Amino acid sequence: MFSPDDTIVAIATPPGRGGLGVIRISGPDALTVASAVITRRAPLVPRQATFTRTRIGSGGDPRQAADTVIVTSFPAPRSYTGQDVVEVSAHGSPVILRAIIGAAVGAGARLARPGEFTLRAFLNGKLDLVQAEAVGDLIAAATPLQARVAFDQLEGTLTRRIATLDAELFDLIVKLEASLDFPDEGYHFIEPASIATSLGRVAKQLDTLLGDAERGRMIRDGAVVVIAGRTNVGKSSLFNYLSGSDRAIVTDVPGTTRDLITEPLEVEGLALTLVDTAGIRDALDIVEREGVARGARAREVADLVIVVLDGSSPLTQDDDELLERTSDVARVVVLNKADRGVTLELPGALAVSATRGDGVPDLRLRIHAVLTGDEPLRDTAAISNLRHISLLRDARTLVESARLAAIEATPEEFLLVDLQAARAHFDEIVGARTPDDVLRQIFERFCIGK
Ligand SMILES: Nc1nc2c(ncn2[C@@H]2O[C@H](COP(=O)(O)OP(=O)(O)OP(=O)(O)O)[C@@H](O)[C@H]2O)c(=O)[nH]1
Ligand SMILES: [Mg+2]
Repeated sequence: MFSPDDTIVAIATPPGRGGLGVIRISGPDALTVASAVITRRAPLVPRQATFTRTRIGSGGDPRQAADTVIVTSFPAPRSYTGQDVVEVSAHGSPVILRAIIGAAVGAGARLARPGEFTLRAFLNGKLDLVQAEAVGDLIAAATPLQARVAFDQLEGTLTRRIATLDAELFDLIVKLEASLDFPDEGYHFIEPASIATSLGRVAKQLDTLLGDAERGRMIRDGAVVVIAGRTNVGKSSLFNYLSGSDRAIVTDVPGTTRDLITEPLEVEGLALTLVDTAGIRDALDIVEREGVARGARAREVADLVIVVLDGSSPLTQDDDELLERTSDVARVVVLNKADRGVTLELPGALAVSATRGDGVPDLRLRIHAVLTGDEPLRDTAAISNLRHISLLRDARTLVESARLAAIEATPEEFLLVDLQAARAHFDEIVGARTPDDVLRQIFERFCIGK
């Protein structure tokens, strides 16, 4: 699947109509393929936009998909993929774009698979794996903060931090291996104590990186926030108010909501998925029972539960049970219908009115605070991707094990095994030694044309 030897073509702009539509061609025959779809005969000047026309036709009609286009060539290796690349900007008409693609395929190009341009950039050393993943994240970003974190990774922030740690391990490995060349006992080129100090430093830096990871993951992937409560307390009203929509049906009939309803939401730069659930009670019928069960499952996967109570009436048994069941998860308790006067007393609970919006700004701040641990969101979480997080955790364990071995002056061979394994984890993050199936998974998540 990773053969980079043929020439690929795809539409690089989103599907649908637009002012412009860009087609990207990459591979050894990119220039030949491009010249088959345009009227210009003279060679393209590298990196210079050239105005020309399409030359596409079938059945002897050369004007079948006529358009004026701007063509730019990027000869290897100074291109996105590192291969010869030609970009054709046409008007953003699906008919024209499809015709150009068809003509390019007729001239020998193959349709690109998802992420294949970025994959080629990676295989040609234009980007490391962290940066290739960052391209995907940047394109997918839904909030400015997500875009910022992705761009930092594209610029190489994480790569550089890993390279520093890797260099430190490499240095130790060289000294340990040199010691091994001496048959008699003892460390010859470096004292066990200074190895332990060195490794302690590496472990501490890994801790700092990993300390940011949960926050980074939340920024990248968003958090799931589930609204729960008994029937008729105003969950759907709150859902609609927070999401600025009227997605959820609101009535005074208890048991109105019977399924999960989700809306994307942004709170202080944090991307959330807000979930409304069916009200908790002894369900009247099979549909409602299923709705309540789905609500319970949603609570289990939530990063945060908003427990909604009716602040204008006494707690019921359903309220008590829900408070009990959510006592050990991240939650915010809300006393709704505050416009009717709050009679409930519950320490730490926030009074709001879902119909009038009173207290909702405070609720948003509280949601943010609980999710991010009250820490202000600095915009430089170096690490945000689960794949990176789990590899770094494993590397941290290996470094620690080598550090303990050094303290006990264990023979060099044992330390070497751990340190080499730790470096292999670093390599896998940046893609120097990443199994093909992992690469496949990463690039398949991209859209076609990227
Ligand atoms: N006065 C007042 N009424 C509210 C408030 N929030 C919701 N209500 C009313 O309470 C009733 C129930 O609201 P919903 O949002 O449908 O309640 P729910 O918790 O989603 O109910 P189910 O889906 O049946 O579980 C509706 O008549 C709302 O207009 C509020 O803040 N103040
Ligand atoms: Mg509802």
